[in-house]
Amino acid sequence: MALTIQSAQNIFSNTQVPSPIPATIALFDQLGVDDQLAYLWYAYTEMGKTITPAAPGAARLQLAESLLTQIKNMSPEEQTQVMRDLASRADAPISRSYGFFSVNTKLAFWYELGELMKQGVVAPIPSGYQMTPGVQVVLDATKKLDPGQQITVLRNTVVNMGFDTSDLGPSSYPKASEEPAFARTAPSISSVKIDGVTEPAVLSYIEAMNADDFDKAISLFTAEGALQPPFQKPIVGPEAIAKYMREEAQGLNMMPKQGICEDQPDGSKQLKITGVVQTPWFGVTVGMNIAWRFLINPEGKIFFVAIDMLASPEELLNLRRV
Ligand code: EQ3
Repeated sequence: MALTIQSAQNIFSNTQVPSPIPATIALFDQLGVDDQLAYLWYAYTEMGKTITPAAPGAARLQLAESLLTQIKNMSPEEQTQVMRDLASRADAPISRSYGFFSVNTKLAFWYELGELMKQGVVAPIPSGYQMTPGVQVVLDATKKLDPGQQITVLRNTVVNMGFDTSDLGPSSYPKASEEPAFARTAPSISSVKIDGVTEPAVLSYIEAMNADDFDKAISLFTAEGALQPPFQKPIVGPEAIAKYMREEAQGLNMMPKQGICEDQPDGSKQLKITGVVQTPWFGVTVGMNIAWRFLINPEGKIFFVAIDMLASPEELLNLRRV
């Protein structure tokens, strides 16, 4: 029977536990624009008591420089309007430019705005703002998440801001492949051992990803292979996967711990592996509990891999189908 992406998406589905992350983001999405901005400021400053992102290098900030300078030179009311435009994805000049930024440039842009807010150069919250009960509800939901889940909520809200430029064609902004690379945080992981797993394609995949060797990682996929990032649709075909990896997978430390491998009658294999991933934004201070669900074809190539954020650390051991 031919492998299909649709059936691959369902492998090990009965071992999956719904993540609290989409529910928290749904609560955030229901807030009004000023409440969203206030929530982000409170959540970020609260989180900052225990963990803070690494400062983006000057090279990465340079890509956001012109927007940041424009904002610095605005009146507080204009600054607030820019942030409202970003949060409501309005078609306004800065919101449009932001829409062309890569994920990491969007994060660097907000990191720097956050610094300017701490210095009092940019107003964090619209003047006269009164917090509504809805904000507290989302803050309470956020407090219940572990740090890896909290930074995922923040990242997703930042990624979704700005005018949707996907239908506007190519921009003059640098492609992710031309952006500065993330410095890898030590210790960099080179040789991979996963309890219960010896599948060469999987071990080589993790090794290649831990070295940012995306060409090597892509060569392990079939021509119609797919990668499904957390809470997203599958990205299909080597070219699209390579583009995605260059933009979003740089500098990640992947530490798979254990897994299971099930041989199928057609010669393919289904594997579920759990472990921890660190992002260069937070280095070793935040570990994200995740699962990889691989479908390997009879020729030993990756037909499909889904990356799932786990609901809780207990889920790291939740490998068997019942
Ligand atoms: C200034 C402030 C506070 C207030 C203002 O009103 C609004 C905003 C937005 C503000 C600023 C917020 C800031 C600065 C937020 C910063 C957040 C950051 C830096 C978050 C970073 C998160 C990174 C994450 C969650 C990375 C996760 C990566 C994963 C799970 C990767 C998985 C992958 C694996 C394992 C693979 O095998 C394949 C590739 C793939 C990438 C999917």
